[in-house]
Amino acid sequence: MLRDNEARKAKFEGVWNTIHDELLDHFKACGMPIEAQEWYSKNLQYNVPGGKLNRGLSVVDTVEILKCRPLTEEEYISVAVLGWAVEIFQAFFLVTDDLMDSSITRRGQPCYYRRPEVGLIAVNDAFMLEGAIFHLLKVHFKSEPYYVDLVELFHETAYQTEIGQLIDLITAPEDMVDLSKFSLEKHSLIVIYKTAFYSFYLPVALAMLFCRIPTSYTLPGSKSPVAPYEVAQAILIPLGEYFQIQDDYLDFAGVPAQIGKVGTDIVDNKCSWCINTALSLATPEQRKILDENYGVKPTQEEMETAKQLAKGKNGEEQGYLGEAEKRVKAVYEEIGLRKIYADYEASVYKRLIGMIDQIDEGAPGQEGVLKKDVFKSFLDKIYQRQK
Ligand code: DMA
Ligand code: MG
Ligand code: MG
Ligand code: MG
Repeated sequence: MLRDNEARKAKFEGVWNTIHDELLDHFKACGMPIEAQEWYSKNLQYNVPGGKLNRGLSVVDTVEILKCRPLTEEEYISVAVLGWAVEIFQAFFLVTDDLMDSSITRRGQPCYYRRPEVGLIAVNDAFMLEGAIFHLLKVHFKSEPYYVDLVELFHETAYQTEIGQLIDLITAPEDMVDLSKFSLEKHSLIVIYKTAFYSFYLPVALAMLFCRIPTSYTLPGSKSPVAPYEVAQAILIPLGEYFQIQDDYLDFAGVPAQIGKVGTDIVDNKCSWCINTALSLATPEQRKILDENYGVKPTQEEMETAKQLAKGKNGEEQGYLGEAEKRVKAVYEEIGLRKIYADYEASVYKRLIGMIDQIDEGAPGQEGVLKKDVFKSFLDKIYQRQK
């Protein structure tokens, strides 16, 4: 299974070079000087390919499930272009997100804007990544009947993601801790808009368009018409919310060696599921501790200790906690966050399975209709994940 996944990823990665070269060739054809060509190439290579590629790969996976057969080489390339367009979309948002969040590292390297030669040019480079999506769509899909739907879907999803970024940025500003702005309802809204639409609905909806799934169909033997894009969204949005709640929970309870990073949400004043759940249940005494310690950076002395510890292990991150962060985590434990999370996970899983099981798949092997496996495979991949 692992081998299989690695092979799938390697095949998808193999298409990136073609896409990169295609974008560069067009750029050269516009008469751009060599230093601009090198700049654009670096923008693409630094920001697009280095992630987990889950979103891009899920376009390919979904098309294979919907078509009920392996893809031809030609189909594979087209679908991979859509998958890479999702990855470019994500890169466009991450470049600006890191600037606005004053982040330091991304995917194990310095954030793009922090490269000395880049700085605020990152803003224009992010716009160019966005432009690359629509250029690719035009080159590869202009003559398809669903071309406008693809373009609209990317525009709409970008707008949703921007709305999500706005409410995220004004709810949890880096330098101003005000827990009264937080709530579980706002958390849900932020997560749905800034993550779920682009990470979960976008890849599946692209795959559905590619497979010519119509906006409405009625299966033989059934009286009621199905609106498949609405059905997909009704499942994928709560699925995306669940995914982000897992991410928030692992930031608190995950094992650094397993999740590959040290949680920073408490220190960074993030509007995370953990703090919102704790706030909703805290006694006045616990609330006071949260107000006084959430979003509080470690002291100079604590930073020195962390640095000393890190030296011992090749500078690897140690997960050293400052006192303020320890106090917040102690309140999370008192409140029983681990149990609350386990209960939430069990109930959301049940609810999603229930929705998925209601999908009418038509006859076995029937093309052009929704399949349960599209959603089951997503759910199986994330259920009870530890990293
Ligand atoms: C990133 O959100 C958001 C988008 C739309 C890419 P974030 O700042 O909460 O996440 P990260 O911790 O990855 O910067
Ligand atoms: Mg960020
Ligand atoms: Mg952000
Ligand atoms: Mg996180």
